[in-house]
Amino acid sequence: DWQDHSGDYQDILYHKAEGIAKITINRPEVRNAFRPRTVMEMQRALADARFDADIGVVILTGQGDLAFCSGGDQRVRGDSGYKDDDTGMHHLNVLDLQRQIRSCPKPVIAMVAGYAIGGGHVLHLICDLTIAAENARFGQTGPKVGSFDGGFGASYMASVVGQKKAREIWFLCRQYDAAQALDMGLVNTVVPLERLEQETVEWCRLILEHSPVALRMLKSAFNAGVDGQAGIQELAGNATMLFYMTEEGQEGRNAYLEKRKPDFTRFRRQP
Ligand code: 1HA
Repeated sequence: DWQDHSGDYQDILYHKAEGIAKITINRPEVRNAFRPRTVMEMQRALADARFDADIGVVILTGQGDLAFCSGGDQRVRGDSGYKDDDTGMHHLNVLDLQRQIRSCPKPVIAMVAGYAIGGGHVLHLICDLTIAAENARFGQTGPKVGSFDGGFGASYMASVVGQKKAREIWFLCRQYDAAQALDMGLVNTVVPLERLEQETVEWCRLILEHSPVALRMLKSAFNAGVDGQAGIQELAGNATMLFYMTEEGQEGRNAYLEKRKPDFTRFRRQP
C-alpha cells in the first residue's frame, strides 16, 4: 500500500510503505530518459529516503513495463552536457546521483522492467542489487551516440562482470536479455514481469529484518575496495559513528566539556 509522496515532483514519482522508499522515473514517453530536472528530483528523493529514519531500503525503478531508463534525454543534449530547462546550463549531473546511490548507507535496489540502456544501464549497475523482469534488456550505447561513462560505468562494471565482458559491452554496444544478464552476474534474479514488484518487495522485507548497522557497514565495506579514498572515507566514517556511540569515545568529549583530563584507564584494551 504505497503512500504517495510525489509532491511537486514533475519527472519522478516517490512512494513509501513499510520502511521502503520507491523512486520511479516517470517519463515513459521517452523510455524514462532523464534530463537534468529528473536527476535533481531523484537526488532530492534519495536524500529524503536517506534521512527518513523509518526507511531501511530504497527501490529505484521506471514507470511502465517498457523501460527502467534509457539514459540521458538526447533531445536536450547540448554541446557540453544535458541542458537545464530553467537555467540553460549544461549538466552531467547523473554522475552526482551515481555517487549518492553508492554512498547512501541504505541498500538501493534497481527494479528493472524493459530497457536499462546507456546512462540508465549505469544507474542499475550502481545499485546494490538488481531484480529484473523477464522482458528486461541491458546495454550501453555510448560509442554509438558519441558518449562514454569512464567512471563507475567502466571501472565498476568491470568489477561486476569482469574486464573482458565489460569491454565487450562498451565496444560492441549490443543488447543483452535478462537471462544473459543473470549469467554474467549483472543482475541478482529474473522473475516474470507480473511478479517483479512483489519479488522486489519480498527482498526488501528480508533486508528490513536485518541489523541496519550491519547492513550499513557491509555496504561501505563493499564500496571501500573499489571506491579508493572516498570508499575508505565511508567505511571509516561508519567506524567513527560507532566509536562515538561508546563510553570510551564519549569520555573524550565529556572530559573536554568538563575541562578535565580524560580518563581512559577504565577501558580495557581488546586483544
Ligand atoms: O553516456 C552518458 C553519460 C556519460 C557520462 C556522464 C553522463 C552521462 C549521461 C548520460 C549518458 C547517456 O545516457 S548516453 C546514452 C543515451 N541513450 C541512448 O543512446 C538510448 C537511446 N534509446 C534507444 O536506444 C531506444 O529508444 C531504446 C532501446 C531505449 C528503446 O527502443 P524502443 O522500444 O524501440 O523505443 P523507441 O521507439 O526507440 O523510443 C520510444 C521513444 O522514446 C522515441 O520517441 P518518439 O519517436 O516516439 O518521439 C525515442 O526517440 C524516445 N527515446 C528513447 N530513448 C531516448 C528517447 N528520447 C531521448 N533520449 C533518449 N535516451
